[in-house]
Amino acid sequence: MADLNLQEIHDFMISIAKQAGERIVSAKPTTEAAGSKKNSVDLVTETDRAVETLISTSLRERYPTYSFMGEETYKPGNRLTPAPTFICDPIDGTTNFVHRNPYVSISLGFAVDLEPVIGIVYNPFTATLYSAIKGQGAYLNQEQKLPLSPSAPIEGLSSCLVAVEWGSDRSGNDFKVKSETFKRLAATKENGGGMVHGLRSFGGAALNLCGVASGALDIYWEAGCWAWDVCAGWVILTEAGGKMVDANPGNWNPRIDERRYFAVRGGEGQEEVIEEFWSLVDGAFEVGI
Ligand code: LIP
Repeated sequence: MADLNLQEIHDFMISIAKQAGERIVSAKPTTEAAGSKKNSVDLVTETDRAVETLISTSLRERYPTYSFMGEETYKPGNRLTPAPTFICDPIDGTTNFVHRNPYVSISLGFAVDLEPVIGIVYNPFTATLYSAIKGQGAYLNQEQKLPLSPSAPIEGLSSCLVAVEWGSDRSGNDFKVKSETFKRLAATKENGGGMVHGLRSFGGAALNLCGVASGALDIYWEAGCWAWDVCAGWVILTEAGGKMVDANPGNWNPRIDERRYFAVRGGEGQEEVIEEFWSLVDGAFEVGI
């Protein structure tokens, strides 16, 4: 990795994300124009595909020897390798995009040796840019360091604002693990629950991770999403002092493509709150690499 100019790659990724953002903002999504993939809630639009083409074409022209993995061109069985790889979700929050809800971002990450090293998450509707290079800190709009204020100690799960996502799987074991765990997180301590301050489902993994990085959320927990949803936000999270572990209890070192993610903001009490949360997970997710 020593021979890679991460700063130059980061700057180029930002310029591409901003171009992609112009395309997204000028597009006119309609529910009629949307297609779906796995089921009727796994939406995709023509804009998702066009923006991925724009991003991958630019990256391949500039960095022909690096690999590219994107949501819209992924084929089952494509494995992430240790080679330098751009990992891209052209529109993270497609359902929001279709419904004209502005919680939408371009999630553009770069991984080397299976480790996320550059993260760019750009919301073109609010012109909000989160970015990070491994070892160099995380920033909002390239000027404010994350987290936005010093991280207060985490005083247990009952002090936390928690982001979760329903995702697009709506039946089976993993749907049950999610919905039962949501109930446990919300329930009172007397009933064996976590009594969290609140549960939020905003609809975009990348911005959720940036929310944890900036301190607006304490925790984000999800299974079923993909490497392109989390690679970019992962660097931003960890550079801001946050930690990423497995959504299933026990694994402190998940892979980027693990498909089960649990992010906790920086601050004293981080490991304790991870253990506390894991003790409330009702079952185990089957989804994985
Ligand atoms: C979305 C993720 C979200 C998940 C959704 C979907 P998309 O990505 O960001 O966390 O719950 O099911 O995978 O499809 O909008 O790029």
